[in-house]
Amino acid sequence: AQSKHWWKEAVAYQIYPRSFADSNGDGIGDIPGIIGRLDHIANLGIDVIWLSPHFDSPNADNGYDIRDYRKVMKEFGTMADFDRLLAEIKKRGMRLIIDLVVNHTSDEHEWFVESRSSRDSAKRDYYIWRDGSKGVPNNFVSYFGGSAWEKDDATGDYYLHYFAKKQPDLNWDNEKVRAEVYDLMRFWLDKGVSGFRMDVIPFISKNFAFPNLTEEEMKDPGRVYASGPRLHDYLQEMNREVLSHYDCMTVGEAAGVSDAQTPLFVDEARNELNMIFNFAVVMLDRDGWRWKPRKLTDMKATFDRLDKAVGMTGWNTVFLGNHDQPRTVSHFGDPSPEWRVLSAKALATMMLTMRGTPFIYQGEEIGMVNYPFTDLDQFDDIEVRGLRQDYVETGKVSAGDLLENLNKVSRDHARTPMQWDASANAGFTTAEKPWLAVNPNYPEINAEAAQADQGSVYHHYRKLIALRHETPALVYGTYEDLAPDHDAVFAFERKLDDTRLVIVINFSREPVEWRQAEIKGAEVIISNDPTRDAKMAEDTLALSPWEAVVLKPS
Ligand code: TEU
Ligand code: CA
Repeated sequence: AQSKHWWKEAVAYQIYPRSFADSNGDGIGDIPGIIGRLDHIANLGIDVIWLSPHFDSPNADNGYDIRDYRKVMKEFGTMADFDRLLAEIKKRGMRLIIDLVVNHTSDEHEWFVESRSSRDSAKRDYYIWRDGSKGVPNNFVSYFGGSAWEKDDATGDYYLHYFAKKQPDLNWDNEKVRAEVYDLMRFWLDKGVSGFRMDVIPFISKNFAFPNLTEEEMKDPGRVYASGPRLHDYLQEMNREVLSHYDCMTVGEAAGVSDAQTPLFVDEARNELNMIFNFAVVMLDRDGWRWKPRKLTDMKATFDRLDKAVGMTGWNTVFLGNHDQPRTVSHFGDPSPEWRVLSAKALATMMLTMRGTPFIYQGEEIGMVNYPFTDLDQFDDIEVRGLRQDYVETGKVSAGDLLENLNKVSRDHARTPMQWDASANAGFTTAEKPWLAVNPNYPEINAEAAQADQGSVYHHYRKLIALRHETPALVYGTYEDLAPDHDAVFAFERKLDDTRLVIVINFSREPVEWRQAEIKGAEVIISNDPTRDAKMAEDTLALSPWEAVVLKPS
């Protein structure tokens, strides 16, 4: 049987601090702001909060470029604020995991400042340098545009950066680097955090031969970046040195990881990580930065593959959004006023009844939607700046074409401020101008309105989380797709010992019938259609548009 762990039973909630709540009116979210809003999260039934980076940073990539791992970003507050946040989270019976960003640092980190200063600096080998006289080392590309190699003025040598120039990659083959990382992990664990979300962790090991990417590999360089030769040695060492000494949870951001590689990270016997975020589902409608339509059957097949990939000896996450993705209801549901609430509830039903630890992204629980961008200048994201440089400024793509696609895929959709109430700037800030504009729909879509309305998306999440907590089959039960080929209905079964649950979701604006002999007489545990009867009289379920039901056959 499967092993039991608190992190398998938990429901997690991601906070992007910059956009959550501003306490001091500078237009930027901060830690005291989070503390003031913790009841919103606790009342939902959340067990674990994942906090996106809160460390000292020059913010080239909103904190994913860390200058000092032991200091709090000044915009967010102080270490005393952090300690208070942790205490307040624990007081409410929740835990906190933080973001471990150790594939790279900021170029303003003291290690890099020293490393770049001269070829014989004591920290030269903390990063990855190549002789400048030999030209660009290879054709690796950066996620934020251009080459992944930057020629540095001080010595004329190149350093590697998979992300921005201001995010130089650390050299994990240097054991001093690894010791530094393990040390900073202990620093935060000793403070009482309960683990880490690990940023692009599969990229830490490099193939130092640096062969060029083939044309095929160029389409998805992450696959190559995630295949370094010593990756799993390092993760096992990290586990041995640090993680195994604490009661903590780990979730690796698994960019570039294939199904076949998944068990290498999460199989219990290997002692590496507890779970990973696999992007296969959220990227189904993407072709690089271009949006393309996705089929429900492909989504179902992907969920199924991921479940099989972790098997019974590994563990998965279930997520539809995060700070790098468009808003969940815009991405997977129907954000039009008519269907927004229903489809958001349908997605919640799916997420919270699947196998794997669910991660809810801030704002998802009130059904926040994408921002209606009308001009490229409205974006803040460094990724957008890179795309403009690579495609628009070179004349390869028109500004209108990029804008149209970004309106579907941009990371900034998720980063607009959390909508708390109907007051100015959605109650996010008292400043006239928040760091990124608030979605104009806030008078209607906001947390205060959602809390006051028992029929809201928020209360549906709350009920589903409670259901998950009281139903072991929803955590430890097996997962089976009942109709992989159906193009409008997602129906699956969760089964543990004698308990069996059938979840049926209509992914369309049309009514549709679902027929299954076993559901005759079944108890309707939860539905997003308030007119649904409590018991199934027949073996046929007439689903209304976007209806989602959880059934318990007798
Ligand atoms: O993301 C890494 C990643 O692989 C992608 O999801 C990435 O965001 C890419 O640009 C897709 O659009 C992580 C963080 O989640 C992201 O916010 C950081 O920008 C990045 O690492 C660098 O630290
Ligand atoms: Ca602030």
